[in-house]
Amino acid sequence: MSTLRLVLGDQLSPGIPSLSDVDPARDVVLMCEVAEETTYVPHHRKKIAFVLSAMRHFAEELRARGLRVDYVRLDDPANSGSLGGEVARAVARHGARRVVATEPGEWRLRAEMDGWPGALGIPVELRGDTRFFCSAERFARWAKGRRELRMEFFYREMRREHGVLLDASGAPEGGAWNFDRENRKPLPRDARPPRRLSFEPDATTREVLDLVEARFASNFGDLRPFDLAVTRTDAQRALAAFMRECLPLFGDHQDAMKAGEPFLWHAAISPQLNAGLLDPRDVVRAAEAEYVAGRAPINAVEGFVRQILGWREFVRGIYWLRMPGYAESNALDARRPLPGFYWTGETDMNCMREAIGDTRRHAYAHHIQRLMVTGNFALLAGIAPREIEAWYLAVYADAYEWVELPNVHGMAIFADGGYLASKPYAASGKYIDRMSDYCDGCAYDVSDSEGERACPFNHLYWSFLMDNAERLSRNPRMAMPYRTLARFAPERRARLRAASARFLDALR
Ligand code: FAD
Ligand code: DLZ
Ligand code: SF4
Repeated sequence: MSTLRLVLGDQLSPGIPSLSDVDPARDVVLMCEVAEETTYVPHHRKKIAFVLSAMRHFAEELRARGLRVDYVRLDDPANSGSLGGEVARAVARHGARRVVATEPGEWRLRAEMDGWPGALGIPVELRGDTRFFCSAERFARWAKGRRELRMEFFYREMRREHGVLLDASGAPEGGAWNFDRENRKPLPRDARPPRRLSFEPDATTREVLDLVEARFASNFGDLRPFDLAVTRTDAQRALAAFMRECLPLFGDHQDAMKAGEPFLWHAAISPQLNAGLLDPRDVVRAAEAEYVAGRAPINAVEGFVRQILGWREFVRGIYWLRMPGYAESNALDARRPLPGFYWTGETDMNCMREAIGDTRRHAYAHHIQRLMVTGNFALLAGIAPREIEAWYLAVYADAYEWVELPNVHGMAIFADGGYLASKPYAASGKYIDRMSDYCDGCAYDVSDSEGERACPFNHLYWSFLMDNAERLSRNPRMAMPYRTLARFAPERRARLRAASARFLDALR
């Protein structure tokens, strides 16, 4: 009896559960490029090229292992355009009596797959995705009965459970669980970030680039130059270079931003991690080994490990715990349409232009750009959750809903009312000025809040606090800004509101 084993574009891991018991003599592995997945949001062209090229390389890897791979290309005239359609065609083609798949990373697809057994008339086995430290069931057990879900406590439990960065007595290495306070340093003016490894497109990637160029001509983002790692081997080389050249200073420069330097000391491995080319457990162990060998300090290694063992697992846990309802909330009643400059980058706000420009060129921006520049603006300007979420899901090469949605809906725009984060990450231009050199080249004046050239982040920030006072002023973590606001004279409040209204009106 032949079994059809489906592997999706972000399941490119040799140990993916759908292949764990594959029979090379009788089973067929199905991989398919389909219109539905390439268009459900208008993905960045680099993201599409990355996924399709990585899929094609993975198919070759499986063939080299002796597996039979049925690979359907996007330009195959018989391609039905949907995963369900392709599975149905492959079942008929191979006379399969059973389908085995690994749970997908997005709710919409999970819900669709529930209908497959009925549609196909054969059993469809959906296996849990084991490529994470924490399963959805484990997270639900942790969350049960807790009044508040806070990443820090979840992270400590994961450290203990997986024995990460603990000393012989089980206490945290370095004497603390968290070194965040040491990790918020602005960048010295003369700081020189390390050069990145660049991976020359091979014949497979070049073919994909031509396909994407022809089919997705009007999509957002620069397709070329394309130098992302699309194989496991290259992803591991990129990871090794990060460990060697960036990790020691990762902590110090984690929150800094610099014009023309998108990557700084960050790893830039999220596309490869999320597609399955890298395993988070290997990445965490590799970072820990750098600490043990004395090549990287604890504030850097702990800070990096927290991103992967903490945040990445935490947001995934929240996604599966709360979907599908999670996406529905709009706690701050944000309704403004997404301004066009999120797609064009054409704005006088230099910080936004830089962050969107990096995004357009690389399908990448680092965490603080996403959170404190484009995310902060969306929060302060009250951009409708669905509009800003669709943007984030489209423009980053690492974006899948399980990770994008909690980060945007919960962390950046507070649309979940504080389920994920204890307070909104709202900040004025002062924060951006402290953590970057963006304000130096800006048409606006970061020290002005009300005048003609006032930095929009300033008046928007104060107006945001005024507009949401009923909901936010009782939050103890917001006490300080509300105390400052309380000292503003009514005339000053009125001028700030007027400056915001003028700016937001002009956005229309
Ligand atoms: P580094 O700073 O080097 O961190 C190392 C790794 O930690 C990352 O590769 C990533 O796997 C993990 N990580 C760090 N922070 C987070 C986080 N908050 N959530 C989950 N994983 C994290 N990450 C995505 O992978 N996909 C997304 O679609 C995505 N959307 C985001 C949207 C917003 C508004 C925000 C604020 C953050 C988002 N993130 C997303 C998290 C984070 O910004 C990226 O993971 C990170 O920028 C990737 O770059 P890096 O590999 O250089 O990360
Ligand atoms: C992101 C993406 C794209 C652009 N194209 C495909 C595709 O053609 N075939 C495929 O199997 N997967 C693709 N993916 C990844 C899927 O969107 C991803 O598997 C689901 O969103 C679940 O996380
Ligand atoms: Fe951004 Fe304001 Fe600084 Fe300009 S002045 S770069 S808008 S924070």
